[in-house]
Amino acid sequence: MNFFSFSKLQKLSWILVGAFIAGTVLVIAGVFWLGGIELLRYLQVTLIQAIGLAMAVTAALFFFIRLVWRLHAVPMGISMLFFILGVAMFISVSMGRMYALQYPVFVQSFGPGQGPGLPLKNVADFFRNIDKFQHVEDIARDPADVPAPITISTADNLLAELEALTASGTLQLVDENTTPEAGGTFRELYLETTEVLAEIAPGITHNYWTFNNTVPGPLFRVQEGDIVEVTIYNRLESLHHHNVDFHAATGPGGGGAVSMVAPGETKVFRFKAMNPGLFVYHCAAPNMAVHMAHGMYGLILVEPKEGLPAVDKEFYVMQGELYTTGTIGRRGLQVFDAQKMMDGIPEYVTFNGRPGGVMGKMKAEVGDRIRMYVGNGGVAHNSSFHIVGEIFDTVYPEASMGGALFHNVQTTNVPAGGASIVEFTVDYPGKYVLVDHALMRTDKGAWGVLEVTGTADPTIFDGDFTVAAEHKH
Ligand SMILES: [Cu+2]
Repeated sequence: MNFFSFSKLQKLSWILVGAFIAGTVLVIAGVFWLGGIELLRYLQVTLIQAIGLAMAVTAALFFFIRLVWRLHAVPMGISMLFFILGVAMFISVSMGRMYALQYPVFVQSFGPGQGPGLPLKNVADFFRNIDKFQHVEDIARDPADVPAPITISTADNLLAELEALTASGTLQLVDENTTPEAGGTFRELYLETTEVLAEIAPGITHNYWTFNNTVPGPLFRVQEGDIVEVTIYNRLESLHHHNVDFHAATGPGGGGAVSMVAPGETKVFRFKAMNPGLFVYHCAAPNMAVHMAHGMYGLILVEPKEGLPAVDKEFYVMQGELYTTGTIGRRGLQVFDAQKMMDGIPEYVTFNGRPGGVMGKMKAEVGDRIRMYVGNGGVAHNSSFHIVGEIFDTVYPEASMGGALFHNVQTTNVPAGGASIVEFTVDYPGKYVLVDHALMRTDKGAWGVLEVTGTADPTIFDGDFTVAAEHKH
């Protein structure tokens, strides 16, 4: 027993306490050195938990070491070593392959590109540069921010427009053979890829990646036959490469193959909008799903040449999923969780980027005809889009144009990476709730309200609203 001295154990127990104190100070100082007070604030919840766990482990080890010392019992010391070794073996083997330099450490994928794990270097860069990130006050795209129609397929309007043009002398007859596409216009779209900090909900901050600082990105409106020129600029403070894939484009990667931009870089490419419809655009930089799950998606409407029928109000709603390390509601900075994305279990499901993203921004009057451009950035789940208390009298199924329309639909499918267009007239005042009818997703944030004001018509709907209010619990 010369190699083992019980008196050393007492010393060891104090060294342990010292190590805990030094470790705590070092971690807090390290976080402060990396990102200052701001990062400390973001990581507050995690730090409190980590320090708590370290305290408990230190106290438990202190207790066991002291017990071994007091009782002079070597077998107890050995059993403690066994316990530590056993737990270490269990954790390291059961979690599969380990990647030392990525986050999360244990994630394996078999996709065509790189896996969804974030290289540790990027995570470190993120924390080191946290003070340089833009803060976006509200990440949610305004659902009422829809560009004006290019053409409206109402005979009266067209006639009035023609008369006005003739009267002003601007209407000129053009030989159709001299233009590449009759009525086609050259349209310039500008996309800026950004990596920003914004709140999912009060006190819950996320590192969103966006097009033009909102989720979804802007709704673009072009016309069948137009030449679309896309300029994409990746902001200098970005940590990742980005690009854009337009589902409305025909060509390699929908533009993805020619639009990859490093931080600070700009690229330009053109495509012809050959097919009418409502199309998703998204970042397709590897890992594609990771970029989309950070918020990099939006819609482009390619109006048919004859235009769409006139409506009174148009809205833009896009469903998405957020995969955060912290479970729903956990405060502080929430970083992306690749494993949850692989499993398809988002912590948040959103309409326009965050819970409440479209709230208070969709208003109409009784009698208004409404059209909604509904998209789905996914990445995992199709949306069963439904408006409580409304019936879509017209649906462009999967946003298809030129084919048969659906009529009198209750719930329409909006596939991940797809869209739908719904039309209806609001006949009765009240609050109409937009949902993904996989209803537990409303609890994860996927809902919004269309507020309709005007006169109530009892021949359409009648009842005693006060009874329902009293029975609320
Ligand atoms: Cu990207």
